[in-house]
Amino acid sequence: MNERALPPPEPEAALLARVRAAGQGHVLRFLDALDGAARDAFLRQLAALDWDSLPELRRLARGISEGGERPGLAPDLAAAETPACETLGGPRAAAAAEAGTRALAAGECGAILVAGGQGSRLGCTGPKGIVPVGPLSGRTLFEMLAGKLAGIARRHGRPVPLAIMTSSATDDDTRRWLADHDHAGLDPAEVLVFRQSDLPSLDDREANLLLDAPGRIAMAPDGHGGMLPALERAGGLEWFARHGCRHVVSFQVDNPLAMPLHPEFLGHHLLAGAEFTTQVVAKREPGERVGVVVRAGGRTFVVEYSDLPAALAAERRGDGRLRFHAGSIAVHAFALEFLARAAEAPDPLPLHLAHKAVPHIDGAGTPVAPRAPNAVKFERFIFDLMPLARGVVLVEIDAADGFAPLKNPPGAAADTLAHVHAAMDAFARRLLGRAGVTVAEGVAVELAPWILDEADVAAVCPPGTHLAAPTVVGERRGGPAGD
Ligand code: UD2
Repeated sequence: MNERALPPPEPEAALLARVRAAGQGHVLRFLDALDGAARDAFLRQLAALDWDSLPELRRLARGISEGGERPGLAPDLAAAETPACETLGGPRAAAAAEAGTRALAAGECGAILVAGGQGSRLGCTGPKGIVPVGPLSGRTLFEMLAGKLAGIARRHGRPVPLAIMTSSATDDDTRRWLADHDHAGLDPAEVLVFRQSDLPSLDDREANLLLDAPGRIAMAPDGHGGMLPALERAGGLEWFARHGCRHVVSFQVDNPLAMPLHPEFLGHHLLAGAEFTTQVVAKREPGERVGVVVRAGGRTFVVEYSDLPAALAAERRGDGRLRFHAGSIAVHAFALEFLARAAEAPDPLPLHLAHKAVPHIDGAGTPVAPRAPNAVKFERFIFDLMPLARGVVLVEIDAADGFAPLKNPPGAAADTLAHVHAAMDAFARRLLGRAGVTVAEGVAVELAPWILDEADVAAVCPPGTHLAAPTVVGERRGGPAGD
């Protein structure tokens, strides 16, 4: 039940009749009390809803409340295995790096940053991308990630077109932030901002729509799988093609160490002629909140952590590794042609249901902030495209080099800002060490985001350099071009 891009105008009476016929007349309870603008906005929201698919959403939501089977769950996992992986730095590293470098130099690779999530676990009020994460620089997640792409572009002499996916929760603030911050140093002509849709949340008793204000249905972003229809609607696939891209890599806004356009990673994708190549890290503990890539029934797919039964998640093989150890970090390379084909397929991505606490207003208009789950939310996941792809490749990377997600508020056991800082610091020290640069005891260091490896360090800090004071290595006003 996506919001339609351009709802056909419908007379008000017909619209209200449609709402009532769908058994949702309760959402009109406060309609007559709304003033002109609020009433218009509400009618627009109602008109934009895809009423035809509401019955299906309600059927699915009833299933969850009755303990029924949830769609989107993996099929029987008993016989599933972890597929073979390429490894960054492994036997085919040189050939892969060469192929990836060639594609980057030909300007064939673009990127999609998914930044539509609500950041509810972190307690974000605005987009996660504007949270400062640079331990010394205070650079935001957007600046860190854009800076990396700028580093790649500089090294290969070709810009990297970047599409940023926002949602109703993040769109206005993201666009404003980009405009106010010089597009994080990127050329605005190389940046496309597009917005995913929302889906309604349904109460878990009657599977009815909820109001979160007298004139507003409670909705939530439709998951990062919303990327596919949203990109198509926004003309994003053609936009990438016009920029010469033949492959695009999607990655998440919360991971400042992400290396989406790593040449060797791209090279494995290209050499295999794969349509979908994904980065994985070794999952070490059953409780780590990463999906796992598995192979069963002749298909390769991701099982989200919340869908993997605890007993299976904890199973270990003889060598001590988890049986399902290919942890997905949501860095996915796609052939652009594959995305175009998938976008044409009828309903390519299943719905996943989550039982959540959703704030709303009750029948009297009083706000309710439930502590326990009271509603069903619906999402689509982009990794569910994997079984549709001709050719899937997994590339294992060292988590220390490419995965430090910011998910949780201070004090949590994992994925807090303190953990992110520690991971960035360790990464910086490793690169500096490899480049022969030493750092005085207890002195903080940070890498400017366009410093991608030890060769970049060496270009700004000759071997033998000793850093005696806190330093952002490679820092230059105006970004990488100023180096
Ligand atoms: C995600 C993955 C998980 C693992 C982990 C690594 C899913 C379902 N799970 O878990 O397997 O890879 O990340 O960090 O992907 N987003 C949108 N629109 C939405 C919802 C999310 O753009 O409607 C973005 C969000 O801004 C973020 C990313 O998707 O960049 C991940 O969202 P999340 O934090 O809810 O996912 P998480 O940590 O449960």
